[in-house]
Amino acid sequence: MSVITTQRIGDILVIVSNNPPVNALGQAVRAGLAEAIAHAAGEAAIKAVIIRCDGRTFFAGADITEFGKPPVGPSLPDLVDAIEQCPKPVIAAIHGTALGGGLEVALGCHYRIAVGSAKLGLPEVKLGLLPGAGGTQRLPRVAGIADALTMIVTGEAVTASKALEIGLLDRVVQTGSLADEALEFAAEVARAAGHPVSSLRTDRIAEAANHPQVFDKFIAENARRLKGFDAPKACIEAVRAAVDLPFEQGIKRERELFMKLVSGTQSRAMRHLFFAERQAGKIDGIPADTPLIPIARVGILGAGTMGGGIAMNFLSAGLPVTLVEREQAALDRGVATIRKNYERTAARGRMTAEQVEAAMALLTPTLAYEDLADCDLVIEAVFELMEIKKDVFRRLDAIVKPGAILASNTSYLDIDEMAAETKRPEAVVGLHFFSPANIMRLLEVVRGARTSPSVLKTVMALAKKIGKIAVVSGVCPGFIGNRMLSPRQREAQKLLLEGASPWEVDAALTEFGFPMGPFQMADLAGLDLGWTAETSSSSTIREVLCERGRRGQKTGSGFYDYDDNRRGSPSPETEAIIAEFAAKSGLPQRKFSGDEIRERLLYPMINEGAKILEEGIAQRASDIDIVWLNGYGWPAFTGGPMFWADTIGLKTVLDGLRRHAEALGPDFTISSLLESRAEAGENFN
Ligand code: 3H9
Repeated sequence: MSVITTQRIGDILVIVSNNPPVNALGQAVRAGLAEAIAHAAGEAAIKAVIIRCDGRTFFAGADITEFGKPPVGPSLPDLVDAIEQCPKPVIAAIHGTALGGGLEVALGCHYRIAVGSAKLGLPEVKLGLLPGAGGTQRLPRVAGIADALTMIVTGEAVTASKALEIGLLDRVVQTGSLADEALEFAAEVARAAGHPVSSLRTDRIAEAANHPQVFDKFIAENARRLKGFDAPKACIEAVRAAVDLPFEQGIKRERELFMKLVSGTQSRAMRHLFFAERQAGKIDGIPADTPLIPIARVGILGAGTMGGGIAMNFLSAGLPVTLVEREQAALDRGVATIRKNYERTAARGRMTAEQVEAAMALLTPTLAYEDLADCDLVIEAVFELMEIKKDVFRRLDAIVKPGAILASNTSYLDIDEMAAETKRPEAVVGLHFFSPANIMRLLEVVRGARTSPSVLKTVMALAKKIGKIAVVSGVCPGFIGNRMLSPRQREAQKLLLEGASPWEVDAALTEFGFPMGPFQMADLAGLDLGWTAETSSSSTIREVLCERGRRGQKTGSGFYDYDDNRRGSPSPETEAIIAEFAAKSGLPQRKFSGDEIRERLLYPMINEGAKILEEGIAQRASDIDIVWLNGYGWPAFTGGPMFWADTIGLKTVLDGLRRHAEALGPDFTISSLLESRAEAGENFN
């Protein structure tokens, strides 16, 4: 069946797209739409046209899989022009998400109506692109500069009610069917004398033409978001062209900027991440008909920062949580923190007071382990020590009902050892949340040797429900993320002893695009994690810093000195401490360039990633990219560590590792997978 069908209802032509799953505007869809519009234009008896979609959504954008392939017409910009130039009024009837090219099609239409639940947006920037089918020129003309800039540069969609408010929609259909309402609307406008043409409008951009500083203000306010990324800057430039240039020239500018982005590395990297994110949810070796375990109540052991953060995920998704602590005071503190976090969100307008109360009402705090009995999933977030974990698993196994899932939030330890303490190793899984657990999107799902397919499939589905990106990892110390962090930390420490300063090491990574470097991160987390004055033996730089009261940002000093606004500056005291350790090490002291620091820190990570792949710990290279992007701040515009390695060439990485072999030390071994792929001129992805 054709993806585009048409139906005549009286003097109205209804064009319907049916291209599952998201009605992407692939070639067949574009051709069908162009043909139907041409027919409507030439047929005197047709007085108005409706474009709508079947399935779960209006057009969700251009077909991303077509990028990088030879273009086959009609092009999307030509299609949008043809719709706009149709002498009959064309109405977009929107449900689901009108995104990217989808919204650009709607902007080419003379009118737009939508159901109340619809969302409209131009998310191209998230793919390292800008709207390339007129969106940067038409949206400002329809919705005004301020809202258009925000939508295009952030890529965030707006709700139907917001779209109505800013003039992007003409009507929101509150009751009744969209198809019927569209027909009624079409009959109304068919009788009107003229119809709004987005490209001809100037009313919404006139003000910005007189106040060009709106762009500078926007750039100043969004500096952090823009850093390192090419696309947002190009988006701003294109919208500026909508104000400065006539429509035809503005479109030309948009095209030039789009072509440059679409053929660049950043967009390739970000498109890779789009598909990588979706791929991560797919688990190898699990039959499609594997049943899900119903999860009606979640139990959490430990009401500390981690346990409380984990609990919030489920409460926010409407799932009841039983929260267990050993002492009343700790339990009260945990519950109070959860409430405080929700109230802060409400104060920022991102939650209503009713929603706060609804979430809190789902929480059952208790001191009784036995209260976990009827939970369908229990996650332990107790102290990170194997003996304690084992004890917890034995107790949970005895209490929690049969069939329930038992999970550990360990970030490092062996899930199989914990599972072995139970009579249901198939029900045991790792759920490694990242701190702050209510905010960070990453969830490492650790598949034990005996974890059942049902358990795995259930936790992956649950992760989606609570808004996490889940990546499956096999069992090994540190799983995917922390295992790759280890060599980076090791090299960062060694560099200090060889003459690099913490500020140089951090700067090498922030220049690369990380939000912070290893020493800034350590200061933020607190240098005294796991440190005690009693056991401190002045044997590492970190210990000495702690002994001197330099325990990180919270104490006003750590590796760095901090001012009242927690802005760090290089510390002479830290330099002196490092110099002492360096002298003791006997290592020759020298200067390091940013490039050399990056090679020393990042290449060993790629090597570890290759080992993780080789051992089957990660299912695919792109899963590793997703972990590092969402858990550790790896810059998105490089596509993640493994994609980045592919971009610079695996041979470059291999040669770099060989060049640094002496500094990396005798224990460092090169992954055979990296070696063979590099020698064969192959990639990871
Ligand atoms: C653009 O429009 C450029 C123009 O300005 C200029 C052109 C000249 N293409 O996310 P889901 C697949 S750029 C191809 O799991 P959900 C996706 O890979 C585009 N495929 O569903 C997945 O495949 P699989 C601007 C696409 O319900 C399946 O559909 N638009 C596309 O969670 C289901 O996806 C965007 O950036 C696509 N455009 O979310 C919007 N979109 O099942 C991108 C999806 O094999 N899309 N697929 O893994 C989205 O944000 C979400 O998919 C959406 C649905 C919200 C629509």
